[in-house]
Amino acid sequence: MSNQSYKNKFLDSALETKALKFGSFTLKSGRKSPYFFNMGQFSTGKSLDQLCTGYAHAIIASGIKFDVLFGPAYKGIPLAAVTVTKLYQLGGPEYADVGYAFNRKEKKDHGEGGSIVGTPLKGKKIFIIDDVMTAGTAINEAFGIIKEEEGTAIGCVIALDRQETTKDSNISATKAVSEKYSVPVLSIVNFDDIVERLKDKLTAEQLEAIADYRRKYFPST
Ligand code: OMP
Repeated sequence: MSNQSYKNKFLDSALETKALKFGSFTLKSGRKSPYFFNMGQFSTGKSLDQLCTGYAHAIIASGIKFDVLFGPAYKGIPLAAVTVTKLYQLGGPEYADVGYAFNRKEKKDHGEGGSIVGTPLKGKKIFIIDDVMTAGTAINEAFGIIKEEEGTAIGCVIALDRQETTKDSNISATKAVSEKYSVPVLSIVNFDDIVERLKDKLTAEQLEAIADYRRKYFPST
């Protein structure tokens, strides 16, 4: 499947499920955004399949090989489980043994114990799967867990790169994370892809709010 076709399929699904909404939203970073992407809306078999097909295509297109797909709790759990299945279905036998794992929010001291469920991370090449990157704060926790478990993070994939700057720099969060951990940060789509796909459907007022937001939070270079 071409890049454009998996991106467009994912965007159509984001609109159909109402995961992508325009309005006025306060983000985790405190920014007031004219749009919001809510991954929780991909909550049916069909939509989750479409979403994880997008992730799988982005990963396969990168050609990067790894041992374990790690989805940080809670939102990353179904993403890792379904995407690892999609990788096998779409990418073939070379993905057959890729594992998936997620962390427990609270450590268990009975039963099998530990804080990781799924394939152990120790000594493995780990790819992180998450939903959205805005200022790049949330993803740090996942890198921390992998380090603690003695795995090596070798990349990260998100559904949406909002293309915004970090809280304290003028470089994009995805670039900052990529430089900080020396790993590629892939995405199914970025904000430019959203605007390009929807430009005929957005009102003049929405486009103005988007332009305003861009001036405030996008890297200026
Ligand atoms: P940062 O930590 O600023 O990168 O924000 C990323 C997190 O914000 C995501 O993991 C989501 O929990 C949440 N978020 C969304 O889910 N969708 C958005 O469109 C924007 C955000 C956000 O709050 O920035």
